[in-house]
Amino acid sequence: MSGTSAAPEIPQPGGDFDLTSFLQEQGKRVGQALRRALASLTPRVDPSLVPVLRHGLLTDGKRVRPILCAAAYEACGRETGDGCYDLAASIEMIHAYSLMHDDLPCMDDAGLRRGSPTPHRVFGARNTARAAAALIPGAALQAWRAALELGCPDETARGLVRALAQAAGAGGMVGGQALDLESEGRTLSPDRLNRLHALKTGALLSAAPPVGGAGRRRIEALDRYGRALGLAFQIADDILDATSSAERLGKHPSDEALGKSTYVSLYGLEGARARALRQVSIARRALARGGLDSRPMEAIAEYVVRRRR
Ligand code: GRG
Repeated sequence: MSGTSAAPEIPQPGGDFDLTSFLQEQGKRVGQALRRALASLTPRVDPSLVPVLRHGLLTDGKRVRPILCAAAYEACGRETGDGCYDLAASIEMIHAYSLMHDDLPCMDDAGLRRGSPTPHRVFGARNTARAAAALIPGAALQAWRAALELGCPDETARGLVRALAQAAGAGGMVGGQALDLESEGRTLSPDRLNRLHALKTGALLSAAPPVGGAGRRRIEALDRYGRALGLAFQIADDILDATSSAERLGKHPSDEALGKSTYVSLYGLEGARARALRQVSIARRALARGGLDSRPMEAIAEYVVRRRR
């Protein structure tokens, strides 16, 4: 289905917020933090794995998760210095490992990711599996150290590591991946598709705003915002997968080629688009109800459904 239909129209964000410059500037800060994280991981890994880690971590991604974490941190009234981006980088480290493993020959066997050959096509599957595995404990240490650097008490720092591990683990992303592997070639019910994505993509994405947040009422609102955004992001992913080329998306193969059920196969393009927009409204309402007046977070909610890759 790739490249056969026009991408659905998504409304432009209102107001004078410059989302493009915001994402570029935030992407730079996240990139700097990822380079710092790689430097601190380097002495603890086999030297042959360092180029693999550099490829997996630093190849140009959208950085949605860490940007969300930093935006939530700022929305809670705090100054975003390096420590905040170091904390946000821990989430991107988990995301990077998951993509490296997901693309392996024994999983999706993908050759293209972020417009570049996947790490295993460059460095081999064994080295990619090992380097990605090093990112899992690496991310936990990164989150713990960054939280202490930010002046959090040790209990809060450990709570952040727990939140990251819960989002990444068997009750989150890894559990969602297991459901996805079981579901290949089968038509899923809407409930099962929602559950799969709430875990596989939603858990990590929706953990990012609360990890950056502070204060019970705000964290509850950030949690609601994150859940709605995670779902909107995944529906938009399915729409893009069905309507864009591998060149534009910078990844291959498509969901259809892998025999996966998607929101588009379940609801059609227009139905999927309406559902994505509904989640964006829910996310924006959650911000308003939590007293979080954050133009960047509103704009990111619009961006996840408006993006072209
Ligand atoms: C073996 C059961 C088992 C688990 C291993 C591989 C794995 C853990 C989990 C896979 C999780 C995964 C790959 C989820 C996909 C999430 C997703 C939509 C990725 C694309 O995210 P973007 O668009 O990518 O943010 P960029 O490139 O911009 O960072």
